[in-house]
Amino acid sequence: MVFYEMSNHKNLNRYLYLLLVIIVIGFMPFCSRKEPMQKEINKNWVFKQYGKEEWLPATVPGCVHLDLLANKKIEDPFYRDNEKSLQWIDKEDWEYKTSFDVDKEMLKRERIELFFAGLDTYSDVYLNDKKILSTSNMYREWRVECKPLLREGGNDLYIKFFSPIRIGLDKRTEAGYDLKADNDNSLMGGMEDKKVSIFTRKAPYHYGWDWGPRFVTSGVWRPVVLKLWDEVKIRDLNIINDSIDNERAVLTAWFEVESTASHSVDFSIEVNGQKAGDSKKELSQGLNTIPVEFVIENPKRWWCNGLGEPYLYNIKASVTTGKAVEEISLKHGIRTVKLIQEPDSGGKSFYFELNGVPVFAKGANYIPSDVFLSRVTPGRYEKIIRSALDANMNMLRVWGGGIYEEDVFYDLCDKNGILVWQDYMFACSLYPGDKEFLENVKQEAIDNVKRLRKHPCIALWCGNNENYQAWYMWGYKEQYEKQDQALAAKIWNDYKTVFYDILLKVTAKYHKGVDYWPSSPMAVFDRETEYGEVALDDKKSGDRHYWGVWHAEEPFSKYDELIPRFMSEYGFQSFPAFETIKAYTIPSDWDIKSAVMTAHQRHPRGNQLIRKYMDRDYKVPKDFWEFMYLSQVVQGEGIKRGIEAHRRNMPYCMGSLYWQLNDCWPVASWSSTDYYLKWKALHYYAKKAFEPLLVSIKKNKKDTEIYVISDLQQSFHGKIEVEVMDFNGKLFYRKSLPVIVEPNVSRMVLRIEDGEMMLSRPDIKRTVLSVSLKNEDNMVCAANHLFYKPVKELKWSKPRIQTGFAKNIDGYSVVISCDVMTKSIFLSVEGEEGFFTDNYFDMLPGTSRTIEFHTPKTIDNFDKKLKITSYY
Ligand code: BMA
Repeated sequence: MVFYEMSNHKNLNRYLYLLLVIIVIGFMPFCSRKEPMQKEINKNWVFKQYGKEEWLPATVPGCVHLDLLANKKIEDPFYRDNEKSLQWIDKEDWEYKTSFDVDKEMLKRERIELFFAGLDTYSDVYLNDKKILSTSNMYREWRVECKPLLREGGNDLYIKFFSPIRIGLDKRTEAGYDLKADNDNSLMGGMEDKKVSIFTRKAPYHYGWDWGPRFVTSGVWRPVVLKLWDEVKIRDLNIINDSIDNERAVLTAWFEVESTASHSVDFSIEVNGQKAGDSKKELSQGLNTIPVEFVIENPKRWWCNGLGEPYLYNIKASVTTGKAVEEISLKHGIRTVKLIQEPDSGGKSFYFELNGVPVFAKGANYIPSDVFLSRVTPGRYEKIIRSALDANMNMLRVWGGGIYEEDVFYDLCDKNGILVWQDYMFACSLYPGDKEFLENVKQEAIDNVKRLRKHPCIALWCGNNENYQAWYMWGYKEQYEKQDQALAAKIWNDYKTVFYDILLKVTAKYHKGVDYWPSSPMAVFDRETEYGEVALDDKKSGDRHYWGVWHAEEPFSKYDELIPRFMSEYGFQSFPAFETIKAYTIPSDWDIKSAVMTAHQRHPRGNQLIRKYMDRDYKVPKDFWEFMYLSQVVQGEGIKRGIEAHRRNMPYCMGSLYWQLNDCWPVASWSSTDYYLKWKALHYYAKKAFEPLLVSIKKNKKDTEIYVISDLQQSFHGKIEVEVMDFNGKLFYRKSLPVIVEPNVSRMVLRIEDGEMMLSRPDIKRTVLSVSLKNEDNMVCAANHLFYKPVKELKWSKPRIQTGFAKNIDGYSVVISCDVMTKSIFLSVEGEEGFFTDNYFDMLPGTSRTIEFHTPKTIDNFDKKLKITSYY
C-alpha cells in the first residue's frame, strides 16, 4: 500500500509534506526559543485615602502628594507656604489599585512574577484579593512568584500604604528611647519633638532637612513589572576585571541564573558585537552562580572627566536552553579605582587612584533632585549631570540623606566620566539596632550594591553622613551617657554593627575592588580600635567636612588655612535665581523677612548669615533683588576661595567637593544650581576654579604668591604674565616669565614682594592684580585677578558697559566691553529662558569679551530685553 501510494506522485508529495510538518513541529522548540517577556503595570491605577469613598486616577510610578495635586485636591506644595497645610497627608493610610490583563499564552509560561522596584514604604500588597507581600523599606526591591494566583482576563493588584508616621511612632514607643535626628523637622510635621524618621528605611530628607521641605510621601515610587519566563532567568550579571594590562584584560562574567529544573545551558558573552566567551553548563534547580571567563585584547580604559575618554564596552550576555533564551545587554567600563590611604610625611593620604593615576576629586555633593522623586525624569538627570560635566567636575558624592539613585543617574555618570562617592542612606542621626532593622538594612545594602556595582563610576561606598561626627562632636555621646550609660553603650554598639560590620561586609563581598569608608567625615578607621574624637578633627588623614565658614561664622580666609587631606563638604548659602523666586512667591513676599521667604529658607540662621558675610566684604543692598543677586556673588567668591586653596595644596589635599550641587525644591540653600536647574553664580565660579589648568593667587602678609595647578597628564609649557593696574587700566607693574608645569601638580611659580609691586601706593583701593597663563602660541589658558582690599572698600567708578549682539544658530552672541574695572557683571534676558555661557564675571578695564546666550527661540527686541547688572 505504501509502495503503491509512493508510486503515485501526488500522494508522494503529500507524504513528504506531512513528514516535513512532523519534523518541523518536532524541532520547533529548538528553533524558536521562548524569550522572557515583561510588561510594566503602569496603567489604570487609582488611589484613595483609606476610609474615604472616592477613587481617583493615579500615576505609577509616583506618590500620593503628586496624585493629590494632579487631582486638584491640594495646592502646589512648593507654592508660598503651602507646605504647612499639607502635613496631614503623611498621617493617613493610602490605597492604590489597578487591574491588568493576562491572556492564555501568558499563562502557559512556566514562571510569572511581579517585580516591585520600589514601594514607599510600609505596604501590604494583594493580588486578586490574596496578600502576596508586606514591605518596610523603600530602598529594597521585591519579587513575588504569582502564577498560581493569576487568571485569564483581568487581575486585580491592590496596595495599601500605611502612614510612615504612625508606624514610626509605634516603633519609637516600642524602642522605649529616643534617637537623635536633628534634621527631622518633627515640629513642621505637628509632632513636637518626636523624631520618627530613623525607625523607617525611607529617604531621611523626606522628613525635612536644612534645605528641604517636609513631605513624607507614600506610594509606588518605582516601576511594577510583570515578568514571564521559562526554564532560566538571569537574576544578575556581575563582570569582574580579573587582571588588566595594556595588552589584555581578563574578565569574568558571573551569571546568577535561576533555573526551574535541571537544564543543560549555553552561556555566551559578546563584546562590541563580537563573540568573546562561552561555556556549557548543567544547571540545577534553583539559583546557580556560573563564571564565564573572557578576554578583551588591547583594552581601552574607562577614564573620568579630564583624564580621558570614559570608554564603555557593549556587552551582550545570553543563556540558552533547548526551549528558552535570555539575553541581557549592559555597558562595562574597564578600570581600577582605589582609595589610597598610605602613611606619608603629612600623615596619611586620602585620594582616589583611577587606573593607577592619582585623581584630584573636583565636584560637589548631590542630593535628590526633587522631594517628589518620580518627577525627576531622565531628561532632568541628564541636565544635572551635564551641569557637573560643564563645570569640569569629575566626582559627585551621592549624599546619605537621600536615595540610592536611579540607574539612569549612574548611566549618565558612566557615560560622562563622573566618579561617584556613594553613601549608604544614613545621615546625621542615630539608628536602632534591633534584629529586624539590621536584617532590613543588610538586604537593602545587598539590593543596592548588586544594582550599582555594574557602574564603573562607583568609586567608593561610604557608611553614612556625619553620624560618627554627631556622636563625638555634636554632644550626642555625652547626652546619652548622662541619661543612661548602658543605653549609650547600646546605641554605639548598634552603630558599630551597622557601619563596621554589616555594610563593611556587604561591600567587601558584593563589590570587589571598590573600597568602603565607614563615615564621612572621619580621619582614622580601624575596626578594632575606637578612636573617638581623634578620628575626626585630625587634618592629617581621612576626609573632612569643614563648616567653620558658615555655622561658626569664620571668615572665608579660613579656607586658606584649614587644608584637609580631602574636603568632602564645605559650603555657603545663596538665594536662587529671580525667576525661581518668582515661581513660588507673590510680589508682597519679596522681602527676605516675609513669611514666604522664611518658609523657603530652612536654616534657622540662614538669611542672617548671608547678610553677615555680605556685610563683611560688600555694601549690603537695600533692594530685595539686588540682595538676591549679591548673595550669589558672595557665595561664588567664597567657595572659589575654598576650591583654589584645596587645589593649591595638592597633593596634600586631593579632593574638593562643595556642598551642594542641586536643590529638591525652590529654596535659599548652599546649592550651585537651583531647583529649576538654573546656574547660580557659584556654578560659574566653580567651572573656572575646576578648570584643568588653574592660576591661583595667594596674598600673604608681605607678598603675593602665584600658583599654577595642572590636572593635565602632560607637561605644560608657556608663560605667566602679571600686571598691576588701576581701575582705569593704567599699568604700574608688569612681569612675564616662562613656566613649565609638570603633569598633575600644583606649583608655586612666582612670589612677588609687596614692595616690588608698590602696593603701598595710595590708590591701592583702585588697584587690581591680573595674572594670566599663556601657552606657547600666546593663548590665554587660565587667568585670575585679585583686589588688595575688601570689595566694599574699593573705590569703584561707574562703568560704561557697551554691548553688541548677533543672532546665531544656538541663540545669541553678546559682545560686552567695559571702560573701567567692573565687578560681578550679571546678564539676563527679561522673561526669557536661556543659558549664558558665562555670568557673574569681572572685567578688567578696557577689555571686551563675547558671551553666548543659548536659546532655541528668536527673541524680539533682544537688545532691549538684555539686562546688565554689575556691583556698581
Ligand atoms: C552637611 C550635610 C547636610 C547639611 C549640610 C548643611 O553637613 O551633610 O546634612 O544639609 O551640612 O548644613
